[in-house]
Amino acid sequence: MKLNNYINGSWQEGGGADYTAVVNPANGETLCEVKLSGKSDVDEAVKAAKRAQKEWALVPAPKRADYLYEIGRLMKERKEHLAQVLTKEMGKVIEEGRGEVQEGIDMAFYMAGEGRRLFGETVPSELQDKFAMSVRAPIGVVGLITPWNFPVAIATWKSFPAIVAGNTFIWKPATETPMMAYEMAKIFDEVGLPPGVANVVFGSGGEVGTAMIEHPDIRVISFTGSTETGRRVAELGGRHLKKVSLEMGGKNAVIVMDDADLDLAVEGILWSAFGTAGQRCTACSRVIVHRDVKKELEQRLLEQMKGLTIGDGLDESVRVGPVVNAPALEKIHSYVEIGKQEGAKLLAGGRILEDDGLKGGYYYEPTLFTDVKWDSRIAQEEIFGPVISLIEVGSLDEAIEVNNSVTYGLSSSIFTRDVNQAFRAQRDLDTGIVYVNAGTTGAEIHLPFGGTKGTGNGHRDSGVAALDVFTEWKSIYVDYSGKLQRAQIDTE
Ligand code: UN1
Repeated sequence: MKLNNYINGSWQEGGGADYTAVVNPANGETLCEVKLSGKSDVDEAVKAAKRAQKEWALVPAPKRADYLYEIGRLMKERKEHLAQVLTKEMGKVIEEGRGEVQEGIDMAFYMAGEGRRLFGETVPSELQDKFAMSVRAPIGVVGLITPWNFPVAIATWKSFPAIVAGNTFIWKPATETPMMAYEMAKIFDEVGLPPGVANVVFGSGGEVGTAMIEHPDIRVISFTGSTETGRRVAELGGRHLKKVSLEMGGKNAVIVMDDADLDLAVEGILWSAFGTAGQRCTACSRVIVHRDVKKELEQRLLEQMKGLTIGDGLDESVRVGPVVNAPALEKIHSYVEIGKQEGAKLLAGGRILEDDGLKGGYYYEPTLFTDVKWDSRIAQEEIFGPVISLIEVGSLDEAIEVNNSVTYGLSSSIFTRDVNQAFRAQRDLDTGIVYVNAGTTGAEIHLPFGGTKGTGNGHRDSGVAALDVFTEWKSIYVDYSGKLQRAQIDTE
């Protein structure tokens, strides 16, 4: 099967295009082929999106929202099918695949609700007989570039606010995960979104992504992916004066204080470090542990890690699926080698797995390092795999300092029973998301998602905050005095 672009409400082959294989990371089997588009496909999609946007912006927002209710309903109806496709194309275990699809469903209904809100402000004017208000105005055609690790949820965080606010979009999904985008395009088609409102263009970042960023009619680029790529997106976008919203890497930590419920902390660490095989931007990759409970925590982690079954995510009993592809596997392994060279103590894991039943897939053994120095490379750089580094500290202040020492700032967590420590931590941890007595993953869609420092550039996905990316504020003054009143001048 060949996946083709969805442009202007129809499936388009384009002439003489190249295709690339989409591979199941659990066993190396080819699932389908996907088109590698070029600049002319982007141009065509933008033309359609620009044409459609004029009309779309005039559709009342509650009516635009009706399409989202329909999209949410279809996603709900197809939840199991979508989850299966998701697991096949990127490897996360089926339970998490279902969770991710649910995240998209929630986003559909939540953003549909925004169709009847999209709140602006009415404020008093300085002048008599004058009315002042602000409204959210659509921006135009927006470009969405999404990663393979959350192929549907992240796309919904961006596309749903974009369309409820009256924009039309061009979506470039990751080359590794076009099948979810194809499934979503089918849904957009079935609910009858007017042609040109939703457009999906498959292809590489270098070709399609660049053409999107450089296109004069795309006004916003919303990107989630690696920090290296994000920096290039911002540079190029800056040159073209684009509004660029970036969500990039993380180096998230769980802090375990000496008064923590250790069983709960272990559960939280395992779920957030080894769920999605560590391939979440929010994944726990450092554990900052109080020295008085370090030995005990190591022991309990080791014990529990033995129970992590590894394999094809479609098998319900599997807890850790494959990583996305061979380069990812090599990168993870090279960090483990770096960790050893840096003098960290490898307590468990550290191997590429090629046992029977795992052959052909890309599996990495859940890995635990201890005695890791806070400033070593494995404690500072994003690994994006199932590897945790334990760092010992002596106090809450030190734990916070170590947490904040990295260039990223997405998510952090603290396990403690002391309410004073919990509140100080939530104040001082320099991340966009903070958890108390839970791991670092599991953000809910109705809150802002994003991070400080090198994780982003000040914008947020999901929540009402996402609307700030996809709308312009328009301030409107209505003078009903019947005379020319001059602000700042006609004041008494
Ligand atoms: C990501 O890893 O890029 O908070 C997104 C979470 C999920 C989303 C993660 N709801 O872990």
